[in-house]
Amino acid sequence: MLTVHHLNNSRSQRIVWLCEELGIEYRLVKHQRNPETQRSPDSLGKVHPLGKAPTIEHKGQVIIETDAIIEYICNVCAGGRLSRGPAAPDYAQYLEWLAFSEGSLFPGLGVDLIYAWTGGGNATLMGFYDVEIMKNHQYAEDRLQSREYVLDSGFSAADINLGWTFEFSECRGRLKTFPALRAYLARLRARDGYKRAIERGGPQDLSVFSAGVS
Ligand SMILES: N[C@@H](CCC(=O)N[C@@H](CS)C(=O)NCC(=O)O)C(=O)O
Repeated sequence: MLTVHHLNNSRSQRIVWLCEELGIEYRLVKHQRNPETQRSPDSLGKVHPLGKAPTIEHKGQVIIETDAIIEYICNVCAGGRLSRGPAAPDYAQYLEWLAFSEGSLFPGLGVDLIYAWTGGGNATLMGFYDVEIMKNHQYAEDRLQSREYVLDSGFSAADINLGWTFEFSECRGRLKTFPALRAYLARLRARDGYKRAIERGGPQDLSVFSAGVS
């Protein structure tokens, strides 16, 4: 049986969502952030030394890293559904968009949050990341201007990865100038799988990450 370790208000929401979209059986173990530091509790550190969410356990293995977990679950637990394999015409696009969330979009947003949490202080640093954040969001905005989902072949796990990142962007006030991304997020939230994930994983409140946003 697949075990999904889920931390409240975190990117492990994606894995709950993925499992719900796939309709696979899984055991859900919930962990709570320290409300002051937002760090994960010892219970997660006992599963993996990094104590990060998401973490999964399957057939005696403990696996971390969202992108790796997504590919593992789709291919090992669901016969490749919601992924795209090497034979698919949009395999390359799938891999790119799957990796884009954690590889390109999130790093700038993370710096943006830490900058706000620590009271700023280095305009050069934030100036650099502001450009990155805007450029990356514009790139996704252009892609989604004329598409329902990021791939022409339809909904995929890449949309799940992007969806949570754009929820984070939204709470950082970064979607205001991107109407196609706001409409995309609304489409994702309207999916039954997304709704079931909120029911099972618990409500998500990312407002704790909106420091410094007016
Ligand atoms: N690159 C990792 C990042 C994992 C990560 O930073 N997870 C956050 C939750 S959004 C976490 O566990 N934070 C709690 C902590 O670091 O103590 C991934 O994509 O899974």
